[in-house]
Amino acid sequence: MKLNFNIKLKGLEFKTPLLTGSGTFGYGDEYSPVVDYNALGGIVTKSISLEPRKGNPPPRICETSGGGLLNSIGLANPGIDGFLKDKVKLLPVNKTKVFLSVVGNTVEDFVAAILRLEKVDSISGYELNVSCPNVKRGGLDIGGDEGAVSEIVKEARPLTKRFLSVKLTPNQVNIASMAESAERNGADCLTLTNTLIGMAINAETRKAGLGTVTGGYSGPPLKPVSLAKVWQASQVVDIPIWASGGIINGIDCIEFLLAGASCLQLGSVLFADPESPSRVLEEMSGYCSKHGIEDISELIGAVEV
Ligand code: RRO
Repeated sequence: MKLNFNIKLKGLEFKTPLLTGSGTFGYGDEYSPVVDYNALGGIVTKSISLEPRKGNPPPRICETSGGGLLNSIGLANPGIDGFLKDKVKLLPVNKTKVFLSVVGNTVEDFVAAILRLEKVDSISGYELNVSCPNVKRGGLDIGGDEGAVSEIVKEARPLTKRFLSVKLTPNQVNIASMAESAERNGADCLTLTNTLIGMAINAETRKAGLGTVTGGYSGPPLKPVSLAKVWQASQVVDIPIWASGGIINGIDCIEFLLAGASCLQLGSVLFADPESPSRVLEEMSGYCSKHGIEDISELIGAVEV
């Protein structure tokens, strides 16, 4: 029995439900020597802003005692000009679907960025990052404000016919109403979720683990939080959900599918195991053959509560 991994979302066909999480896979070429693109339905790039950004002061990455990873990269990226000049040609568009993560300080920034990126051929769509925890302006002040998120989606929607996902923050109580308003304003999909705000302190040095003191927490300990957000959002929206948050193996993927996700983003796990996509896919196959599942989409939203 051959398992069907194919997922169709709004006219796009993904050869597998596995995607890479923004910020963990560069622009794709960095991983080309090690990753098996047959295992990946798509990639999401590091977020691109209108202007280049140097990022935050070090340390930018810090492991924590309970597992998981804190980051404060601060949106380091070459800006649209740098992206168009140096990165576009490296995108693995012949190997998998490519989604550009777009970020901005204001609604106007998002609009200007999409208008310029529309010239890029062969990409499948965008992920609007309205949830970066590590910038002074345009991160969680937008991501925690339903009006601001609605406005960005509403203005972005008419600019492109391409697939548009909106990446929301887990740092909020009511994911359901944020999810509903993104859907109402034209999002094709939700990415749930970005990182949780966290902090580490070294008791010996009395210093914070990150240069910016607080940062974005990711990795396996985040899984119950993102699983809950996926399930809560799936109860109120009809658009598909891309899950992100602590996924490291095939069983994690199955759990997120059951909670209502259609695709699964591998994030922090790629740092420890850049070859994880093919392993994760094999683990999903193992589960499906054990449980007589022929088509992976049978599992979407099938949790019994
Ligand atoms: O660059 C970052 O520090 C960063 C971003 Br843009 C984001 O969306 N989420 C995150 O944890 N870090």
